[in-house]
Order: sequence, then structure tokens, then C-alpha cells
Amino acid sequence: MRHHAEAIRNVALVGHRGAGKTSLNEALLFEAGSLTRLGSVLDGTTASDVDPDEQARQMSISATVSSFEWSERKINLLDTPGEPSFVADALGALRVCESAIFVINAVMGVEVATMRLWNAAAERDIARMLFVNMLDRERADFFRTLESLKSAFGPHVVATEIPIGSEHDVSGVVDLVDMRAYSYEKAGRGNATEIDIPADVKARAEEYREKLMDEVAEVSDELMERYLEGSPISHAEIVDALRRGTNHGSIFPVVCGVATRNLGTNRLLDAIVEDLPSPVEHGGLELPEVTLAPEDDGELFAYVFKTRADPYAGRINLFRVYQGVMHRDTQLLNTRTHARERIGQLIVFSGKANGHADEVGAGDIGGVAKLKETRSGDWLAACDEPIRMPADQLPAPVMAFAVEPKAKGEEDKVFTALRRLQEEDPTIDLHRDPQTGEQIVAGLSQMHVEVIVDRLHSRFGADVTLKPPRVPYQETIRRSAKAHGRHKKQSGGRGQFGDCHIEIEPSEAGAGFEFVDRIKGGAIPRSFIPAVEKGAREALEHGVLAGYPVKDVRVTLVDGSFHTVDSSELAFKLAAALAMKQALELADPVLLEPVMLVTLSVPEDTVGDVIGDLNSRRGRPQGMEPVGAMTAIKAELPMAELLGYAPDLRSLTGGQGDYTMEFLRYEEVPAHLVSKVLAAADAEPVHA
Ligand SMILES: Nc1nc2c(ncn2[C@@H]2O[C@H](COP(=O)(O)OP(=O)(O)O)[C@@H](O)[C@H]2O)c(=O)[nH]1
Ligand SMILES: [Mg+2]
Repeated sequence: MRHHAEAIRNVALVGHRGAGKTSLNEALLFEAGSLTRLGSVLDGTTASDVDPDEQARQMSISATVSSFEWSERKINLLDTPGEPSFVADALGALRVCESAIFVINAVMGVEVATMRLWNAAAERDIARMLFVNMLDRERADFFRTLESLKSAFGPHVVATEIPIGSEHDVSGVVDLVDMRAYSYEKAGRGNATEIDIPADVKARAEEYREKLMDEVAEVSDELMERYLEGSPISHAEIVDALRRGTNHGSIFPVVCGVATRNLGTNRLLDAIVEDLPSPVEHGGLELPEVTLAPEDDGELFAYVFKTRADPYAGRINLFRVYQGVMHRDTQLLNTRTHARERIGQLIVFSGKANGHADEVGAGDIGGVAKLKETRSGDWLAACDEPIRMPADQLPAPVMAFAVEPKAKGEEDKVFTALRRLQEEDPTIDLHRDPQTGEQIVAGLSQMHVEVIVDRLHSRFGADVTLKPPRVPYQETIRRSAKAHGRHKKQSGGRGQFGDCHIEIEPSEAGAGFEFVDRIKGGAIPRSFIPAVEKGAREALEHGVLAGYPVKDVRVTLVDGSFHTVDSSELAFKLAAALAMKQALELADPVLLEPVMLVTLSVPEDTVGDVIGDLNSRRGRPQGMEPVGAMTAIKAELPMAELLGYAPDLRSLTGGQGDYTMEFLRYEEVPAHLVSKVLAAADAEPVHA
């Protein structure tokens, strides 16, 4: 059945890892009747973390879609990973949803990943609602969390519900829109019973209702007037104002509950249909090339936001229709490759068993299998229109490992499988190390690369060994130097002759390789000068210290000589190489290492230990601030000191610490450590 776009809600569950998104996803599906039992993350029985590696790690890795009905609306709920290594899927989900529900841990308050995702949602102008979860946990505090949300996200964060009871005594919620209270029995479906507002929460409920009405009144002058006059405002009017305010981010409603006890989830479902916008209400998608309206009778445009590599079903592409209707058994155009794709069956994601559909209408989300070359980021359209979605700002893959198949001769199998996984995850980088010829897999963290290796095994039966990541050292020079290179051979037949004088000097960081030709009077004929340049460039691929690439060097060709018969391009290239080798040795070569900016989130009482450990790793703390119950620390650290940091941080912080890192710049390796790096490079030569 096709749903009209006005009846659709596309909602992403986002937030820090462990806040309870997957548990909430489960409870919402259960409450809506799309699951027969409430699964749990601990038992690995939830509808959304279905991959064996997600269950083993008790952590979401891929975004999933679940579609179900509530109050005659169709809700497409996207559960996303909070772990920064898998942020691409969370950003992809935020791209195709009108609304996001930020799931907040009531013990921890706002955490690092939450901030980042909030900014991404704000950039995309997405309606935002917050669900304060885990009210049943020890030290959970709804009101403290609400304050932390206000200080992080501004004064328009406003509660539409408050809890009854706290920690293990939490028993229900008070709805501030209608001033009604509900208590929840066990974790069954439909477990809410309306009760009188308990006497001990009454005063608080009134206080917070006033705050809510202040916000609601701001949406319309007319409401404001009536509110100030003290005239009654109806449920429909409040909800309408809430939805208008929420639609484009002038109000951020806060609701609460306990996902694992199915407490408050029926109210959240009501809030999704009442307070969050449909694709129609949120408005069309404005791109530089076209504006797409969520109307079924328009020309079809569908955006692929996720690709899943399945060894049996092939690729499954998840798409969102922005305009028109997608029908099964049709042909569409991929606007990137301009190739026709045959759409066979359409998939709808209803609970654990996916179903099939004949069509997916404007504003809706669906899936399609077996497309030839379509992958995430592509548009499927009825006609060939140059159309592009703004690109997501993805972190750079900096954690590089060399992979080797365990069985001989499986290089191709491994490489093909890696390519398939890369289609699914744009933050994977694959390349050959030009220095060693090794196949390199780079990701955002050690865990990210470990997940890739697990998936190679579980999905493609390809087993690899990971070699410890190599730090991509570089070399450069600190002084200028001159040298002369001459390549001369005369052993019968035609000889070889090339001869050049060069000067090298350090150039600005980031300038790369520069070549200046100052040959006068034809000392070297024009036609051989590119060969000198090539020889110089190639000489910089392997420095004289330890064979690492040499960066930021200006090479000037000042003089030379040639032989009318014996000179050749090859001879000049070799002469340049000889000159470069000499010059580099004279130019005070130094070793450079990558330095990373690390952002940590650690429990307050472990800050001292964490900083002490960072200092012992040559870290330079750049600042610290409390974020909820955690402390965010920024520090600069050499990449060499971060290899294997994840398990160390885990043990320093009782498993609660988390970090992300990004590349900052190259810096000189301190003198006392150079010999260590050189010895290691000797043991494992970087020349292939
Ligand atoms: N006590 C309690 N535990 C919860 C609640 N919600 C989730 N959890 C647990 O917290 C852990 C992380 O939950 P999960 O749903 O995987 O979080 P996600 O990373 O945000 O998807 C799991 O062990 C859940 O069982 C809650 O409301 N109360
Ligand atoms: Mg999860």
C-alpha cells in the first residue's frame, strides 16, 4: 500500500553510543505491534542489531530502517550507530529524514558524539526532538539532564513530559500538553494506564507546563495574546504550534522514558506523529539543479543513502523517494553513471521479516536489490538530470593497516570483498603502499579496521592477517645544498651521457615538490629537462634517512652538459638521481611524523590518570571541559603513540572512555627518538 507523503514520518534515532537507541528502536517497534516480543541488546535479540559482529560487540555498526504504522501514519525509523567510527551511516540517515530523535543517557547527559550529530542535524535543518532515556538507572536525573541539554543546545529545549519517580522507582510520566499522568506496568505492550497526577509531582508539573507554554506561545502572536490574557488553549492548538516550532528548529521538545521497560514509548510514538513534520510539511528538497517536491505525480527522483553488500543477495540499496513514485519492474537511470538500472522487486522494511511492495511513493523509504552499479550517494531518476546531494563531511581514514590473505593466492578474493565493503562504507580507504607494495586498509580507528576484517570473514569467507599499522613517516630537509651528478658509460656501441648541477632547498610545509629550471644557453637541451625533473621527483620517493618519502623540497637545475650522440632521457634521469642523493645527504635531512588531534570523553574521576598517560605518550593537552557527567579533553599526540591506544584508554576509564582523532600536521621527530624509528625501519625495510 502506498502512503501519501502527508502521512509519512521519516525519523532517525541518533546520539552517543550506548544511550539506548537500539533498545528504543526495539521498544517502539514492539509497542507499535510490529514485533511480537521485546528483544534486548544484551541477548542479541533486537530487530536492528542483526549482524553477528553487532551482536558480539553489543554495538550498532550499520544504519537500519524499520517501517510500521501508528495512528494511521507510516513511520520509517532509522536506527543509527553512535560510535564515531561508523558516523557515515548516522550522517547518511540524517540526510534523508525530516526529523531526528536524539537519545540521551539520563546519567551521562550530553556526550561528545551527541554534540557533533546535533551540529550535523542543524546544518541540514532537521526537526529535532530529544528522548531522555535510562531514567531507571542509578544516578539518573531527568532535570539535571534537561539543564545540560539547555546549556548545550539553547533555551528552546523544552520538556513536554516529566517523569514520575526516579532511578529504580521511576514509574511513569506526566504529559505537560494535556496535564495527564500515565503509569507503566512491566514491559508489556500497551502497558500505560492513565492515573491522577501524583501529589508530589503536581507543583513541578505546573512549573514545567508554564515553561512549555511560554515556548509554544512564541510560535504565533495570536496564541501569545490569548496566553497572556489567560484564555484556554486547546490540545490541537498546542500540538499545532509545537509542530510548527519544531519543524525548522525553533523548538526542541524533550520527552523521556526507559527503553528497556517500554516505559514512555507509546507517548513517544504519539509525539512522532503529532509533533514531528511530514515530508510535505517540512518542504521540498532544494538543490542547486532542481527543487524536488514530495508529490506522487512528479517525475521520479530517488536518492540512495545506503548500500549493503550481501554475498548472497548482492547489493541492497536503501533509497528515499524525493519526488514521484518508484514502481517495481521498471527501468531507471543512474544519474552518475548514466546507465540504465532495472528495478526488480522493491523491499519494504517491516520488522524482522522484510516484505515486498509494488511501489514506493514520494517521501517514503524503501530498498531495492541487484542493481548493477548503483551505490550510496547516487540518484535514481526517470530522466537524466545532473543532480547532486551535498556531500557529508566525513572524517579522514587515518588508521592504516597492511592486510595479507591467510591463504596463498587469495589476493583477488580479498581485494574484491574489500571493494564491496568500501561501497558500503565511504570512510574506508584502500590503496597500495607505494613504498612496500602492500595492500593497505585504512579506517577511522583500530576498531573500525577490526570490524572490516570480521566482515571479510563472516560475509565473504576471506581471512586476512592484519599487520600492525605503520606510521606514515616522511622526510624533509632543513638546509639548502648543491650537488653534481654525472652518468657516463662507454662500453662499446652507443654510450650514455647525462650531467647536471642542482641546488635543493626546503620549501614551505605543504608545498610538496617544486622544480625550477635555470638552464641558460642550452647547457642541457630542452628535450632532456623533463627527464631531469622526473629523476629528481623519483629520488624524493625514498629519502636518504630511512627511505620515507621526502616532502617540501624545491629543486633548481642550474647547469649541466650533454653529448650530441650519447645523451638520452634515461641518462639525464640517472644523473639527476645521483645528484639528488648527494644533495639530500648534505641538506640536513630530518624525519617527520604525523601529529593527530585527539578528542577524548572520559569520566571526570579518571581525568588525572588519562592526562598522566597522555603526557607519557608525548601528548600536549589543548583544553578540557565538562560535558554532562563526562569531561571532554582535547590533545595533540604523535600518531606513533596512538597505536593500540583504544584498549589502554578502556582500561584507564573502566570501559567508559572514548576518543576520536583526526590528522593535524607533520612535525619533526624529536632527536632522541630518531634512532629508534630508523632502527625499526631497518628491521622492516620500506623499500619493496
Ligand atoms: N537500565 C537501562 N538500560 C538501558 C536502557 N536503554 C538501553 N539500555 C542498555 O544500555 C545498553 C546500550 O543500549 P543500546 O540500545 O545498544 O544503545 P545504542 O548504542 O544507543 O544503540 C544496552 O545494554 C541496553 O540494554 C534503559 O532505558 N534503561
Ligand atoms: Mg545501537
